[in-house]
Amino acid sequence: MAGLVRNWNSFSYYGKKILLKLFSRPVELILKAKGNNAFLVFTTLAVIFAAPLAKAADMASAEIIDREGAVIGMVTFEETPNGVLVYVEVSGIPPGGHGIHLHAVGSCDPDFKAAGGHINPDHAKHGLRNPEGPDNGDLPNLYAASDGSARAEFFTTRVSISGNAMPALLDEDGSAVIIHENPDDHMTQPIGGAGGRIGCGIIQPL
Ligand SMILES: [Cu+2]
Repeated sequence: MAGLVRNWNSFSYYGKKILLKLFSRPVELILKAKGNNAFLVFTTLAVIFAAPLAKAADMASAEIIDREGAVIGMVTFEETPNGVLVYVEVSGIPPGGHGIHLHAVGSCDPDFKAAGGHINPDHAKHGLRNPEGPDNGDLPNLYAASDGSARAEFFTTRVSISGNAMPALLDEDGSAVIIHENPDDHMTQPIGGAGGRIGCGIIQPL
């Protein structure tokens, strides 16, 4: 058990979920196990372990890589009572506006195409300005300064980190952040004329 405690943080999000499922039993089982102290200790520990898991589901992050695979920044996600706060910090991208979206698949292979299209389970039109939009994965533009660095904070009510009424970033096939080469006009299909994919990050639980 000591080893499990020590290695807890090395388990993946889904690994932790599976372990908790194994350790957490319905209340009837706990009652049945009266007198079996080892089982009760096990169950108590499972409850203690549930705390870090619940916390993990509230935060996520994505390390952003460029087309050469070099790390150029980080995006973090925080679930708040009414939506998700998104904090972006990147460098080494062309100055000016860049479309930045939440894409449907947590993969950056081979040239960021595997990230798929925007998170958009209801098949809405793309664009924050579009009366038939937006996609759940749409965000305002990111603006890089003349030195190629950009920092921004966004807020979206169209996704969730682990799932509530809104699509989860950490769903079965994950999600990715994509930074595009040009600004998003928030209207044109399918991606607001934002052009190629210059940055990608797989969203992972924190
Ligand atoms: Cu995009």
